[in-house]
Amino acid sequence: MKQTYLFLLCAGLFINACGDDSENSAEDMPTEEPPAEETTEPMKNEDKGEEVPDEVPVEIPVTEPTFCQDISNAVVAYANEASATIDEAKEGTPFSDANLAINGVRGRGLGSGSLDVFSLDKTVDGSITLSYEGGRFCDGQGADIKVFENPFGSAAGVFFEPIIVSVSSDGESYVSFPHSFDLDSDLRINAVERWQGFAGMQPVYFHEENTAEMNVFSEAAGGDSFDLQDLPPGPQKDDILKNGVRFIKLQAAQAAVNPEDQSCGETSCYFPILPGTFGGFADVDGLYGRYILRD
Ligand SMILES: [Ca+2]
Ligand SMILES: [Ca+2]
Ligand SMILES: [Ca+2]
Repeated sequence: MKQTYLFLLCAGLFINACGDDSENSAEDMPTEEPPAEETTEPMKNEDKGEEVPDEVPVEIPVTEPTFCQDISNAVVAYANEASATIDEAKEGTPFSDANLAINGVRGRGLGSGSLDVFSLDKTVDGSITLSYEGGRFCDGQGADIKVFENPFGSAAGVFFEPIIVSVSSDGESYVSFPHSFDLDSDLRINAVERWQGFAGMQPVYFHEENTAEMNVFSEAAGGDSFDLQDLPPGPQKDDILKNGVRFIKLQAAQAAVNPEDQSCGETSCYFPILPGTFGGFADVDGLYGRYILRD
C-alpha cells in the first residue's frame, strides 16, 4: 500500500475539482436542461368538451455527471498502480509479476486463458488494489469499470474464477458491488448462473496489440463490466458518485467470507472453490476505467 499513500495526499488537493461548480469544468459541462415548461392554465377545456387529466406527468430530467470532463470514447485508461508487492525478480513471469495486472489486457479469446496476468494466489490476502495514477475513475453513462481475468473454455462451459470488486475514494473505506452465490441452486458449483455480480466470469477477447481498435467497453471485448450507479445506496455511494474512485480492490471470492452462508456454524464460510480451477485464486489481466478525471 505504500505506493498509494502519495495519491491519498494528492487526493485532498484536487477534491474540489470534482465539484459541480469547478471553473474548469464549466466549458465542458453539458448545457443545462431548459427549465420544464410550467403548466399555465386550468386543466379543463370546457369549450371543446375535452377531458383533460388533473395531473400532467412531468418528465424529470436526468442529471448528467458534470465532474468527469475527460471522457474517452474508445480509448480508455487501465489502472496503472498496484498495491501488491512487485517482485522485480519475477518480472515478466506469468501469474507472478504484479505488473501484469497493470500493463494492459491481452486476452486470448474463449479457447485460451491469457498469460499476461497476475495471480491473486501471490498476494497475502487474495486481493490486489489498483488505482489510476494522477486521476480518478468516475461515473458516466453506462458501465464505468471493466475487469479482465482469464476465463477460458468452450461453448459447453467456461472455467472461471470469481472476483469481488470493491471501490473506495480514500483507500480506507471500501464498498463492494453487490454479489452473491446462489446457495440453493441444484446446478453445479461452477455454473455461471450461480455467481452474480462477480468479475472474472467472461472470456476476454480484447488484446492491446491485436485488437487495438476495439472498444474495450463493447461486449465484443469480453470481460466484466461494473456501473458505479449499481453500488448499494448509501453515503459511500453518494461520495463516490460525487468524488470519484481512487482505489479498486479485486479480491478472489474464495478469499472472502460469504455472509449469506451460515452452514459453517461458528466458523465463517468462504465462497466455494470451483472444481477444475486447481483451488487457485483469480488471475488479473487488467482493469479499465471508462471515465477518467485527471488531477
Ligand atoms: Ca455509470
Ligand atoms: Ca483464471
Ligand atoms: Ca495484463
